[in-house]
This record gives sequence, C-alpha cells and structure tokens, in this order.
Amino acid sequence: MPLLLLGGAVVLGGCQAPTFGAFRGATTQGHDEFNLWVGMFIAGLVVAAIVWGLIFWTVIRHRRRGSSAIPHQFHENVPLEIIYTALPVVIVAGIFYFTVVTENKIDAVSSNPAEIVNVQAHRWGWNFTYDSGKNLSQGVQIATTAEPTLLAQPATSKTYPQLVLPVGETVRIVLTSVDVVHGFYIPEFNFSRYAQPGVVNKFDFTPTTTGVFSGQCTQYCGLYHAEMLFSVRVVSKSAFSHWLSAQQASQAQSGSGATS
Ligand SMILES: [Cu+2]
Repeated sequence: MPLLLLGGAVVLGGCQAPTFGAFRGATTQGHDEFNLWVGMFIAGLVVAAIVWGLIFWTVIRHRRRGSSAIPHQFHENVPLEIIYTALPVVIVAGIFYFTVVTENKIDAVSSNPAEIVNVQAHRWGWNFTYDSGKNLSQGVQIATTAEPTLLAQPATSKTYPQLVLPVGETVRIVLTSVDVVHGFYIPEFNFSRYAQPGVVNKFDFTPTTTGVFSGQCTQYCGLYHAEMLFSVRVVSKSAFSHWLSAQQASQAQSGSGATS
C-alpha cells in the first residue's frame, strides 16, 4: 500500500515520473493508454514486492539451523486460503475494470471531428485522403508510389507519405485496406490497429504535442512490407490550415494526383 501510494504520487506528480518503457503518448488517447500501462506496472510491482518479500522471509526465517529434526508439519489454513484466492480475483477484476474504461475512452469517436482522414493501406504504401475540411471543396490526397523498391530510409524521410494533423484538434481516421491485412502503428501514439480488407476501422486522434512521429505497417504483408513506412507531423492549427489549402491549390493546379 505505501508503495502504491508512492507510485500514485509519482505518477500524478508530473512529467518526471518513470514511463516503465512505454511512450507517454502524443495524443490524449495515447496518454490514456500510457496511464493504464503505468497503473498496471505499479500494481505488478506491489504484487512482486509482496511475493518476493514472503519468499525471502520464508527462506531466511525457516532455513535449516543445526538440528536435523523435521519441522512441525501442518496443512490447511482456511483464512489464509480464502485470502490468497480472493485477493487475486479482486486484482484481476480491478485490471479488467480499468482496461475496459480505458479502451472505451480510446475507442470513443467524436460526433464532430475537426477533420476526417481516410487512411488506405495497400501493398506497399499508404494513401491519406483529407475529405471533410471545413474550408475544403475538394479532397486532398497524399500517396506513396506503388512502385515496389527497397529504399530502407527512416520512416520520417520524405520518401514516405506523411500524415499531417493539427495539434489540440480531434481528427477522425477511417482506416481501410485494398488488398491484404496491414497494421497501422504509430509507436509514440501508443496506438496500433489492423487495416483489413472489407472492414472499416474508425478512431480518433487528438494530438497533444507538435512534432514528427514515425509510423509503420505491423503485419507482414509481402515482399516490401518493410517499406510500408510513414510519418505523422503534428502542427499548429494555423499551420495545418495553411498546409491544407496549399495542398489543395497545388492539386487543383496539377489536375489530380498526389503530392508529397
Ligand atoms: Cu503492410
């Protein structure tokens, strides 16, 4: 309990808290996931401390000392058995509860997103189509070349498509696949989801910090799977609308097709 309180204080205390190997989450949804992870990790540490403590105490306290006599033998301890059955059930129920609450929060979609982006996975690349911008008369498409080549560049390289998002706004992602199962994964968002043919996955991102984040396909989908990289650039609201109108203007000029 003291450990739990200490852990809670550290977690609530600010950004210097340990992350236990996870990203803090660059979206509100990713941060909820992070909080669940930290909570579970601390609960696990508390259980580990009790288990290890009891093991070491038993090993040291009841070690063989001199006499070779067999120690007092007994079996059954009903109160103890009730406690060590009930306690794990309570812990699992708690983990279940917080997982369901967190998943519901992450999966909840806003009825009024600031933007809708269709993300279409294909072998081997991604198409990002912005189609509901309030000042947008025509969709904006950001696509990869479909030509399979092994480039082996970092995900943030200009070679790969970039999803641009406004900070502090809720953006709906509509995820589909045209061929096989792909995985849409942004590590720093603590978020991954299947892109499945015939299935439309919808979810929201509300980025909390500006920056460029790597993304990748997480389902082995063929020869150039390793080339299914992309990045996410989170920019200010004004920079986002500038970018969007610039994209729209350049696409209107070139007729159609993709730009980077
Ligand atoms: Cu893929």
